[in-house]
Amino acid sequence: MTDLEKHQRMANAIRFLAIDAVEKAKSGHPGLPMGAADIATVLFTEFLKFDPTAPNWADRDRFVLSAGHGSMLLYSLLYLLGYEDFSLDELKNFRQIGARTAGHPEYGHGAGIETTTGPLGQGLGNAVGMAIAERLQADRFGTDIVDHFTYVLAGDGCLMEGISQEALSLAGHLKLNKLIVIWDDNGISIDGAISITDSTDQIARFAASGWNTISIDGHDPAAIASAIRQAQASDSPTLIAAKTTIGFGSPKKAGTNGVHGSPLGTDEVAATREALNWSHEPFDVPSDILDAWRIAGLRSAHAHKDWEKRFAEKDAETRAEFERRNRGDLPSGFEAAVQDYKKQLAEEKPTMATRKASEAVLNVLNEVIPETIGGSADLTGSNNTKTKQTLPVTPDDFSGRYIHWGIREHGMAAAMNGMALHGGLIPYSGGFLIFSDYCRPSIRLAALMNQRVIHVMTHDSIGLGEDGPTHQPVEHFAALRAIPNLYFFRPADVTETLECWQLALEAKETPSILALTRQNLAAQRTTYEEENRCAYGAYVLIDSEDEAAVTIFASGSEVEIAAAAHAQLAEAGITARVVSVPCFELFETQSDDYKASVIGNSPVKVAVEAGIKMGWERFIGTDGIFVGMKGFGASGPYKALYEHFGITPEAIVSAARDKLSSLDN
Ligand SMILES: Cc1ncc(C[n+]2csc(CCOP(=O)(O)OP(=O)(O)O)c2C)c(N)n1
Repeated sequence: MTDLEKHQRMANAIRFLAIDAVEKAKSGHPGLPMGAADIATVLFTEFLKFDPTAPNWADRDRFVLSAGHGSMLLYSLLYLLGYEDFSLDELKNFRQIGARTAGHPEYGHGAGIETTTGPLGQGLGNAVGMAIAERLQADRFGTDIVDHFTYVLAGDGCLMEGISQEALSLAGHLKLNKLIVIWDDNGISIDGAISITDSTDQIARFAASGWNTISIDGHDPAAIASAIRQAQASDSPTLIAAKTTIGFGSPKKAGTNGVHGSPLGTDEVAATREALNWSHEPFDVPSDILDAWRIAGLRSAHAHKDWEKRFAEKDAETRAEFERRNRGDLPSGFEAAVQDYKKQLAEEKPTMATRKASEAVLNVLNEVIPETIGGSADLTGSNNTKTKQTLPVTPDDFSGRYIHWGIREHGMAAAMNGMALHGGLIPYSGGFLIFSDYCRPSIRLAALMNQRVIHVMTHDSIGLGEDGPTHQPVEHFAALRAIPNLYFFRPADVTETLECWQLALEAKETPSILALTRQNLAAQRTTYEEENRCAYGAYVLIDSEDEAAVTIFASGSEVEIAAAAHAQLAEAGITARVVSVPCFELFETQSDDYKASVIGNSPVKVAVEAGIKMGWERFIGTDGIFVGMKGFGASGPYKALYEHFGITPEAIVSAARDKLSSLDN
C-alpha cells in the first residue's frame, strides 16, 4: 500500500464510521465528516499533539470542531485514536439518550471533547479564547511547559455568523499566531449552494484583519500538510481555506445539500462503499487501518513524557501553583481576604454604586487571586473592572491581566468560555447589562458547559438615567434568570457585592453575572457577619418581632427602596419585614423549610424590582403586589424616572395599605 493509499483508507475509516452511525441513528450529518476526513486525517496523524491516555494533559494542542453538526468526525477520530471514552459501542449509540456521542459535541460527555459546539461560530470564538489563554499561561509559566496550538475546523456557517467577525478581528489584532483555522470550504449549506446567500471573499476578509491565509485542495494530503506546516511557522493567525466536496465519495449526493444533514439511505451507502472501495461491514474498521490509527494515537507519547520531565524540573512552588490553577482551586489567602474586607465594610458602611463596590472588591481579590483576567467591551471606565493589579494585555505582551475586548460583546463572551475551558484562568468581563443580549448565546453555553466565567454587567436598570430605554434593562433580569445553571446576582450594597463576588469565584461549575448599578446605594448590611448571606439566594434582611403583616421582597437597588418603605410602614404601626433576593437560582437550591421561612406568611406580599414582574410570583404568589416596570423605560434623571414609573417607598406603602384594608373588609 502506498502512503497515499494508506492515507485514503484511514480517511475512509472516518467516512464510514460517520456514514454508518448516522444511518443507524436515522439522523445526523454525514456530509461534513465525509468531506473533511482528509484534513482530519493529516492533522491528527501528523501534527496534533495529544495523548489519548491523558486527554487532559495541560499542554495538549486544542482541536475545536466549530462546525459541531459534523460531530461524527470528532467521535470517529476519538475512537480510532484510542480515547477510552469513545468505544465502538458509543459510536453505535450516536444521538441516543445517555450516550457520550450526543447530536452535537457536548463538553463533559467524554474526555477529548474540548468544547460544546453546534451553534455555529461559537467554536471559533472559543478557540480565540483558548489561544489567548495559551499565550497568557506561556508568559506566566514559560514556553517549556506551555506551548501548544489551537486548531479549528470551521464551516461556511461558522464564517457567515456575525460572531466570526468579532473573533477573527480580535485574533488578528492580538497576533494569535498559534491559532490555525481550517475552513471546510465546500460551498454548500442547508438551503443549497453558498452562492445563493453569500459572495464574501473570505480570504480577503481574514487578510484584512491581519491573518496569514493559505488556499489548498482539502483532499490532497500533501497540500494539507504543507499548509499546516506553514501555518505553524506564521507570526500571525492562519486561515487555511481548504476546498472540499461535501459528502465526498457518495456518487449521487457528493457536492449537494442532500448529504449535509440526512442519512445517505441504504442504496447510496452501498454505492458509496463501492465507489470508495470499502467492502467492510458497518462499524468494522479493518485491523491494519485501526492499527495505523492507534499508532497515530501514540505519536505524542514521547512529547508528553518529555513535557513531564520538564515540568518535574520546575521548582515545587511553580508546580503546585500551575496545578492549583489548572484544577481551578482558589488560593489559600482568598477566604481571609474576603473576611477582612467584610469587617472593614461593616465599620465604614460606605454609600456607593455597586459598580464602584465591585471595583473596590476586585482591588482586594485581584491581589490574592493571580489567575483572574479582567476586561471590558470598551466600557472600562463605566464597568470599573480594571484594578491596579491588571495591566493591559497587548499583542506583544501577555504578562498583563486585562483585556480590552473592543466593542465585541459576543466575541468576548465566547472567548471567555474558551479561556475557562483551556484552564488555569478565571476570566471576568465588563459590559452594560442591556448588552447581555449581545452575548447571551455564549453565556448560555457557559452554563451548559459548567464553566466559571464571570460577567460584570453594570447600568442595570432605569437607574442608569439619561441614556434612556435603549440602554435600560427591563426584561433582562427575567431572561437571565431563565437560563439554567447561571447565577444572576443583583447585589443591594457593597457587602452584598463582596458576597456575590465570593460566590461567583467559588462556583467552579457555574457562570455568573453581577448586575450592578450606576447610581449610589446606601449600605444595607451594617454589622459584620462571617456567613455569606447571599449564598441563600434570598434572606431576611429586616425581620419583625411580631408576625409581619407585610413582607417586601426586593433585589439590588430596590432593596434600599424596600427598606425605606419598611420604615414608613413601621411609623404607621404596620409590622413588616424585608427580604433581599440577590440570586433566584441559589434560592431554589435551599431546603423547603428554609424557602418557606423566607417567603413567610404575611397576608400582604410585595415585590419591588425595576424590571418586569415575570418570576416574582415565586415569592409573592399570584395575588401579590408587584412594584416595578410594565414596559420600556425612558430618558431622564434617575430619581425622576423612579418617581415616573412609581417605584418608590410611597407606592409600596400605599399599595400595601390598600391591600391590607381590602383584606380587613
Ligand atoms: C447559529 C446557528 N444557526 C443555524 C444553525 C443550523 N445549521 C446547522 S448546520 C447549518 C448549515 C451550515 O453550513 P456549513 O457550515 O457549510 O456546513 P456543511 O453544509 O458544510 O456541513 C445550519 C444553518 C446552527 N447550528 N447554528
